[in-house]
Amino acid sequence: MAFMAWLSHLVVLVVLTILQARIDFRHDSIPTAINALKQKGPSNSPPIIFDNTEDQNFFTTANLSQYDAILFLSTTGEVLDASGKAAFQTYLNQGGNFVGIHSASDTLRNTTFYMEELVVLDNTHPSTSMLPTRWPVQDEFYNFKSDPRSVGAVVVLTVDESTYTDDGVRKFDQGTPHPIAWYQERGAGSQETETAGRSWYTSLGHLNQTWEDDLYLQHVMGGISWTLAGNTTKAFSSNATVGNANSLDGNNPSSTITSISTSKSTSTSVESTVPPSSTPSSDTARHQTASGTLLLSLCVALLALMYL
Ligand SMILES: *[C@@H]1O[C@H](CO)[C@@H](O)[C@H](O)[C@H]1NC(C)=O
Ligand SMILES: *[C@@H]1O[C@H](CO)[C@@H](O)[C@H](O)[C@H]1NC(C)=O
Ligand SMILES: *[C@@H]1O[C@H](CO)[C@@H](O)[C@H](O)[C@H]1NC(C)=O
Ligand SMILES: *[C@@H]1O[C@H](CO)[C@@H](O)[C@H](O)[C@H]1NC(C)=O
Ligand SMILES: CC(=O)N[C@H]1CO[C@H](CO)[C@@H](O)[C@@H]1O
Repeated sequence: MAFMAWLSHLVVLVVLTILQARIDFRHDSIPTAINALKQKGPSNSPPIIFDNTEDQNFFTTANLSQYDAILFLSTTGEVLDASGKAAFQTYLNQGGNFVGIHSASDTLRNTTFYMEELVVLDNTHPSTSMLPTRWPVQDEFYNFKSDPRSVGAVVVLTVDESTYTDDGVRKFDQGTPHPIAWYQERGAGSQETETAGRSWYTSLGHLNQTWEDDLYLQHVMGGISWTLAGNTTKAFSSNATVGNANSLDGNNPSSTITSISTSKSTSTSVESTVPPSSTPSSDTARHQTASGTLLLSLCVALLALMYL
């Protein structure tokens, strides 16, 4: 890519579950995911530095503006307070880029772990170009409350529903074929009159084994790289107000925040790795409530959907 010659590195803030109340749970694949991203980052072109935080107080306009993109990695529940949300909205309005992975779109219901076959719709996108046309994957698959295409997202990966059984009741229309990953050139999370960065989302990433699969990592790094290459950050535009200034020169790629512990207290709700019938309905209901709040206040516009 053209910018490689002068772009030393980009910096992505990875946001994890910020535990606030008993309603949240934590994906146990998060440490695996963080390690995988931090290992892959330096060899990416251009290199990507991943900072990670679970501190919702970090969400200030000043702190966020240093990042080329913000990545919600398997976040669950109400991860930000009002001021954090405001800072995040400002970041998006200033052309900040966004990447969402797995439960960034929030909760799960009727957890299913079946072998499912994914179908590549668009193999020209950097997040799917390395995938076979049909890609057998074992992971958790979400149903969504709306069709991402309805807000202009371009779906690049879908799942062949004939390759698995979903006992859940579908109440919403997520469009056909069943969306799995998509991108927005103009991320819908920024307000209409503002500068919008790019956004990319994949619903895959539930299991440790997913994060240990190099093909999956290529999918993720391809999506992140594409997102970062939008022209709304300091790396690409002298007028930009967000983005890591170091990206512009050969400065030492120091993190703006030092590594933050990913250890958290245990949550009260346990993620089910067994067939859906054994997921307690009360947990499901609690998750449902939590995600509704999160998505309405934050992610609705961002991902433009919610899932069942
Ligand atoms: C996933 O990996 C983490 C460590 O990275 C480990 O604590 C956890 O038990 C693993 N989960 C499963 C289901 O093996
Ligand atoms: C950056 O985040 C920290 C919390 O991690 C906060 O204490 C600090 O005030 C923030 N800095 C700015 C300049 O907003
Ligand atoms: C940034 O990209 C958008 C979409 O490709 C384009 O319309 C716009 O002109 C570009 N802006 C600059 C400053 O290059
Ligand atoms: C920066 O802003 C100036 C003045 O608004 C404009 O003329 C110029 O095209 C902008 N440059 C970029 C790269 O967006
Ligand atoms: C198999 C199973 O547990 N299916 C459940 C999926 O979720 C819906 C809605 O909560 C239930 O009605 C199903 O029984």
